[in-house]
Amino acid sequence: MLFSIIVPFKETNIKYIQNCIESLENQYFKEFEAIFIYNHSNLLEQLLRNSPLNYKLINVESPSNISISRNKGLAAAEGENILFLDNDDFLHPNALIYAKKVIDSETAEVIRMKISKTHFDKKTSFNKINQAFYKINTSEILNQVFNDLKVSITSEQKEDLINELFEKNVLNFNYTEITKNKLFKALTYPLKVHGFIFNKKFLINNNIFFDEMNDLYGEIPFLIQVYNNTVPILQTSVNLYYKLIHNDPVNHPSLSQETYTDRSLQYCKALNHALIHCDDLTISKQIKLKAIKYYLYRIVKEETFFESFNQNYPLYQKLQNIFNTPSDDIKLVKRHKKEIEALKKGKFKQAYFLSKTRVFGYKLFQFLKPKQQRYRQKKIQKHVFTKLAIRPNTIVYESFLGRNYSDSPKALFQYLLKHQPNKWKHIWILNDKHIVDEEIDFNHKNVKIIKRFSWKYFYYVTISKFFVLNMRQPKWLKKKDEQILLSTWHGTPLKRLVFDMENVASANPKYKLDFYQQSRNWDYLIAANKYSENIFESAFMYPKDKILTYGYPRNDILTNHTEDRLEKIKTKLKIPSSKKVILYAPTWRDDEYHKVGQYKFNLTLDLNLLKQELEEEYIIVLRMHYFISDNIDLSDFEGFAYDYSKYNDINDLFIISDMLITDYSSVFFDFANLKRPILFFTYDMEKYKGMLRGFYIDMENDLPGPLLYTSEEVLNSVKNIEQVEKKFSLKYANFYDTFCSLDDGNATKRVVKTIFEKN
Ligand code: C2G
Repeated sequence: MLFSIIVPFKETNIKYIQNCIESLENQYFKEFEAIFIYNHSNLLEQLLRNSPLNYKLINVESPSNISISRNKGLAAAEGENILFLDNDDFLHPNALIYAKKVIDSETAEVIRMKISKTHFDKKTSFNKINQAFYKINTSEILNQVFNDLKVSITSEQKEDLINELFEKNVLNFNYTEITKNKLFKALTYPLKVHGFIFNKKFLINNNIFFDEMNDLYGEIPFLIQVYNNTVPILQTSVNLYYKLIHNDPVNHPSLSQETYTDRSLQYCKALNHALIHCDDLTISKQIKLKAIKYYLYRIVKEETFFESFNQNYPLYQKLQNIFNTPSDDIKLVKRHKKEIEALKKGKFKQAYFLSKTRVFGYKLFQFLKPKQQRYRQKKIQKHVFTKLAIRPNTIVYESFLGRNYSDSPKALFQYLLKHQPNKWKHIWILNDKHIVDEEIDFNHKNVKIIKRFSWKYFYYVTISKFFVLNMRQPKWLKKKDEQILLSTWHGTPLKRLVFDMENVASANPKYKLDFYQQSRNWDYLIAANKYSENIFESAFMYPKDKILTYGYPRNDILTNHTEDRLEKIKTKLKIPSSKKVILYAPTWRDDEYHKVGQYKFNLTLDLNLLKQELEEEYIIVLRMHYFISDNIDLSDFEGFAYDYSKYNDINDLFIISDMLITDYSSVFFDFANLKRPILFFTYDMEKYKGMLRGFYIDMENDLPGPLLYTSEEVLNSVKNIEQVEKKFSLKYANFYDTFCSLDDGNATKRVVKTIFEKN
């Protein structure tokens, strides 16, 4: 047996271990044993019982001390080479065969599989990576080649073939030799043991084990001993090891995401311990540099650091030892040198004072920098505005991050303005105040407009009793206990949200943690129906007793509007009243973006075709999602297609539309209040359902309209809209009952009663 793969297992990672096991089962090269170190887990035992893997299970009492687990694994290993694999990570199917090839070609004792970080599950990660020396679909391609040649081949033969191709150097492998002065720069994760392959004799001969006294960083002295005893290390040129970055640190934190109060101390202890075993001056220098940087940039930034000098004492002692260990020369800039020198000489109080002064100076410099307006605002908000008294009758509103005057914040505002005109002072956050030039509500003396992130914004969001918003507030915004934050959210969920999402494909991989922290500051959350209430509980981890399942204030107008209003909107939007109106309102795609917050949209709907066939009877209004930054050129479709993506309030567009075409946008839940036909143009359903988010409802069976995949199908449905309506009448009625029955035109009133009349 060539390899022993050591996998320490923790029950909290059961969610991920399947990927890990599967990636071992899928190895092309089979000469290995897998050693799992665990603490009686029925789930793991069950998973392995059904697995063809050659495995060992070793029981330990304290699976959280990963150093003990790894040492047990080492003791049980029978292979010539030891690979460390973490239970939430996975390997490329060619990882072992590739490694074997490198081992065979050299006499090196230590090999490193290059590591790729990923936020995605195994399937998605492999789909995204084309960099490995051959792709995940190589096997399929080979099948195809053999099919074309009319040659039949079993899967064993195929594996042999792949191995043969390696043997004969037809498929190439490559690696970099990492010498001792490059260790910390060139290795991926130089102080983490996962992805390393060690010759077992080498470890035994040099007596290298994990430090069981340090359960967080016991691998650091281990690795430094390795480096001290053998260089170069051969690192594969392609990524073979996939390190999963947990996207849900709230429910499934990784070891590095867990909070330990003594993390810094443990880290410094490990570096100190490592230096004791290191007689190489070049390597010592690199370790010392790590410690210096860690102190200068990490430790001093921790909130607890400046709380008291005494609690840092043990840390300073370790650092003093580290800095006094002999090594190659280290050059530091003057201001850092003073701090480090003081520490070296044991003048801890002086070092502490110098560090404090440096950090204070840095903060002051940031504060005064002309470009750092936001930093100044945050500090002033935290230290000055929060000290001011709350104004009990002031309400701040924000819809779609200040882009619009719309949605439930608008409905609540209009209601209060009408029914209690003198009681409240209303502050609207609007990025462009001209969007409300024609709105008479804004002529009222108690209504004020402010810009998002202006000084007034920081002032009003801190001193107002109420803040009503339909998305999230910034995560760094301080909220006072007496304030009431009312989240109206902005739609009945269709696409899976936050904690119900497996992969986070959008631009911000910290989405789950951010969302969790932000929503803890919401005092109430409105749900349009029972279905949304249940989803908010699981997807936002939001407590049910704070959810107001009252129907959507924004949808009152869909029940209450008049015929006169409809005509007025058409005139305002310059839409001929002789024509019927189709509204096309698609959503955004998490994986199609230019940068954070700026998403792309390719218009797949064939406007030429629709224009040709429909223009006598219809016009089409295009309404892109507010995240879409691409502009659509409609110059060829004048008189037929209108772009109202930037229009304030989608409710006006709903009211004038005879039918809606959407995809996975929540707009149809609202539009259904009008009981008008809805078509679903879901040309990329497979991708959306699979890789992106998945849905909460059964798209094939529960929608109030047909799923259409081509522009021709859309055209056909529009032409036969009465038949479509008939066909879907029962489904529409059921759908209406489930999602719209609370929207009776009085949702706003209910919310006002609970929040503004009681608090
Ligand atoms: N919207 C719009 N125009 C579109 C799409 C959406 O004005 N073309 C507005 C609607 O008010 C809609 C809301 O944005 O209800 C949310 O849009 P979705 O497409 O559903 O997408 P998203 O912003 O991801 O929100 O629970 C709802 C979900 O959070 C979805």
